[in-house]
This record gives sequence, C-alpha cells and structure tokens, in this order.
Amino acid sequence: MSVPIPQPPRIPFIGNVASLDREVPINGFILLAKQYGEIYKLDLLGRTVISVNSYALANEVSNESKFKKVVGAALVQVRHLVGDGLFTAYNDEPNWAIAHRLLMPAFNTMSVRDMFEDMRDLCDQLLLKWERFGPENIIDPADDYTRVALDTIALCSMSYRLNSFYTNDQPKFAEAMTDFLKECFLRASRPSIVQAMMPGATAKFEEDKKFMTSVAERILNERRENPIDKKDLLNTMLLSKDPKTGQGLPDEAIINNLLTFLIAGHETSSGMMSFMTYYLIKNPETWRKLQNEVDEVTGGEPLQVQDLSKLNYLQAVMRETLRLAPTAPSRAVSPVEDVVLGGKYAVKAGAPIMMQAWTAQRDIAVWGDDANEFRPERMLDGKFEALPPNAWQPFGFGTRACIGRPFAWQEVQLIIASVAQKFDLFFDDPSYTLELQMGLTVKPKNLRIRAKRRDVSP
Ligand code: MNH
Repeated sequence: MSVPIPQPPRIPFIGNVASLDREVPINGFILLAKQYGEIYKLDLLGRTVISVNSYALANEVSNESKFKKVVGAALVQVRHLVGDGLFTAYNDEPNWAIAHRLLMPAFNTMSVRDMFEDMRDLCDQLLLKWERFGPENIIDPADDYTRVALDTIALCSMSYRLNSFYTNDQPKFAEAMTDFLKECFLRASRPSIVQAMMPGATAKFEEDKKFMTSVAERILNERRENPIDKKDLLNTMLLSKDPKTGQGLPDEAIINNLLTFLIAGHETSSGMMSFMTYYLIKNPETWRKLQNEVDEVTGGEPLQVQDLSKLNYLQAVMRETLRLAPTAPSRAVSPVEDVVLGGKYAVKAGAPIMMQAWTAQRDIAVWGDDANEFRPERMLDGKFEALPPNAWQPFGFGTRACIGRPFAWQEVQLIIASVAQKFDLFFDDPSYTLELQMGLTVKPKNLRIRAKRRDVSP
C-alpha cells in the first residue's frame, strides 16, 4: 500500500514557492524537514519536486541502476555558460563520457600531488596577506578563501594567474563568475514572465557569460600558439585522446570544461574552509588539538606533501565539517522506472527528487542524539570507515560524483594546516552566531575574524 507524500499547503498560482526563502532556500528545506520528516514534496512554479531528508531514503536513491542524476533548475541555467561540461552535462551527452575518461586520471590523488607547489604558491599569498595586515584587521574569510580557491584552480588547471590577491576588489573575472552564479540561482526560481520583465539582469547575464568565455578562448588559443611542457588539465584535454573512442575533445568542450573547473572548483572549497574556520574558532579545544598535530608533524617547517597523510585529526575535522555543512547541500536524481520509496511512497519515472545531504547527514538514526554537534572524534580511529554506506556523502554519488575531490582535499589540507601553524584565529564579534548564505552553494553569512601570528607575543 502506498501513502501520499506529505506536502505543505499550497497558495493559488504560486504553489509552495512561499515555503522557501528566496535568498536562502536551504533554510526552508531544513525547516520543512523538521516539520514533515523524511520526505515531502513541493510545487515550485509548475514543477513538482520531491525532497528526501533521511539517511534511509538518501541511501535508497544512491543506486545508479535505479536513479540517475538530473540536471536541476539552477544547473540548467549554468548550462548557458558551460553546456555539456562535466558538471552540467545530461547523462547521455557524448562529451561527458569522453571528458570523464580523459580527466579521471588527471584528477586522481597521485596527479594532484604534482600540483602541490602551485597550490602552495597561492596559499602563501593568503598567509602573507593575513600576516601583513596584522591582528587588528577584520578579515572576511569567505572572501579571501574564494580568492585562494579560484586562483588555485585557475593556476592548476590552465597555468593562468588570476592574481586575486593583488586587487582590492575581486578581479573582473571573479566578479563576473560570482554575479553569473548568483543570477543562475535566482533565475531558477523566477517565473519566465518575471524574467521577461528584467532586461537589465538579462543583459548583465549575457555580458558576464561573454566575458568569461572570451577569457577561456584566449587562454586556449595562447596555449596552442605557445605550447608549454606541463601536465596541467588544459594540456590533458588538448593533447590526449580518449582511450575508448580515439577521439579528442572539441575546442568548445575544452572551453566548457575549463570554465566548469572554475565554477565547480571554487565556491565549494571556499565555503568548506569558511565553515571549518567557524567550527574551529567555536571549538577552542579542537583548534588547539589541530595546532598541536600540525606542529608535531611539521616540526615548525613549511608543510610538505608527504606530511598530509599524517594529519589524521585535520582529516577528521574536514570530514565532520562537510557532514554538518556540505557546501553543495543537495543533488538531484530521478527514478529510471516507477518506484516505491521507503516501501510506501510511489514516485513516477523521471520525477525529480532532491537528495538533501544537509539533513540526511544529521540523521540521529546514524549519528546519534548529538548529531547536530561538531565532534571530529566521531570520524577518527576507523569510525569513519565503519559508517553505513552513503551516510557521509558530501561529494555526490556514483559516476556523476565529484571529480575534484582529491584536488579539493589536498587544497583544504594545505591551507587550513598552514593557517593553524601560523595563526590564532578569533571571531571579530565574540557573540557571532552561525547564519547561512547561499549562491549556488552554501557558506556562513557575515562571518568576520581576526588572525594573530602565533609566534609574536603581544
Ligand atoms: Mn565537485 C560534482 C561537491 C570541489 C569539480 N561536486 C560534484 C557533486 C558534488 C560536489 C556534491 C555532484 C553534483 C551532482 O550530483 O549534481 N565538489 C564538491 C565539494 C567540493 C568540490 C563539497 C569541495 C569541498 N569539485 C570540486 C573541485 C572541482 C570540482 C575542487 C574541480 C577542480 N565537481 C566537479 C565536477 C563535477 C563535480 C567537474 C561533475 C562531475 C561529473 O558529473 O562528471
């Protein structure tokens, strides 16, 4: 016997749109999960979206023989820029499979190790900035982590320097990217009739798109004219052939993927480092433990790539941060055939389902009564490895899971370990309470900190 999927009361014409805060829909999703439990559905501008919130249902939809990735409404907007790039491609687009096979080896842990010194270059720019501005300076960590993450992915993927630390405002490319993604996210929840009445926003959207594409085209052309001998991702795409089909990637697909790396590779990592910073300041004992570990492993010397695997506590802090605050908080799938979810909720083939990692990763059935608390110890000593399947899933699932995971992991290890080695961090406002902010991804809102060098006495 199947039972209906709960749905909040609808308002004529707009359905359930009012249930979601337009600026920060994640707050609505969290609240609705508290009210309705493991599953509910919403009418959003003519689309019906099912949201699954419990571990059990999240695990059930993590099965590629029954559920496939859906390119959700915001990602459909991102396609205006990057089309069939890895992140936004429909499952059957041929360039997805070619790019996936070409790039998987270039993104594995071994290949990413070769990028360590480039990553350090940008990490040092962040450290130097915080040091030079001194302990009285108020830092917007999300802003500086975005600079470092965006510059890192640009340098490692196409040996291009965005130089975000050398301008007061974000450089033009970073600004175009941020504005474009914000607009994608807003367009996704705008009725088309409203969109039609916003020629200004549409013109800006087109302008940002054109500008970013022209930068990527210029970089590609320059590389063709002046080849370099370096194993960056651009060279991988330009020079290698798909082992299966013998084909290379067409120029358009190379550009789509260069821009995809920049999009997928900066906000998520930057948000992760911002949440880590928040949790570490909030939990001074954890912060001290982490500093001790870093000091012990490095002996006060600059971090080396072979140190990374010895930083077990850091790894637990990273895992626990992404459990409580997965910066890509949900992903969309749909059933290949009609299914009955959880043994009782009938769902038609093709219906979009949002897997809410944010709520599923706080399910007390898996994590216990203190599920909402930040406790890295639950990720230590084999406990992480012993978790039920898909209980921790901030990087997505299956063939469409994150290709940049080892890249992000190494980058965040390097930056947070280096910050812990060098600085004590404080909230600028000691009474700061966590609020969320959203673009395509989630980050802490209005977090402001100060950084004081550890080796300098007051
Ligand atoms: Mn990433 C897909 C989370 C860092 C490039 N990424 C995904 C998905 C999640 C995700 C979740 C699956 C989305 C979906 O099912 O629709 N990614 C993250 C997080 C971080 C992250 C939490 C950092 C923390 N990602 C990165 C970095 C890069 C990157 C860094 C690039 C250098 N991610 C991708 C790409 C995809 C993806 C590309 C799409 C892969 C595919 O579908 O083939």
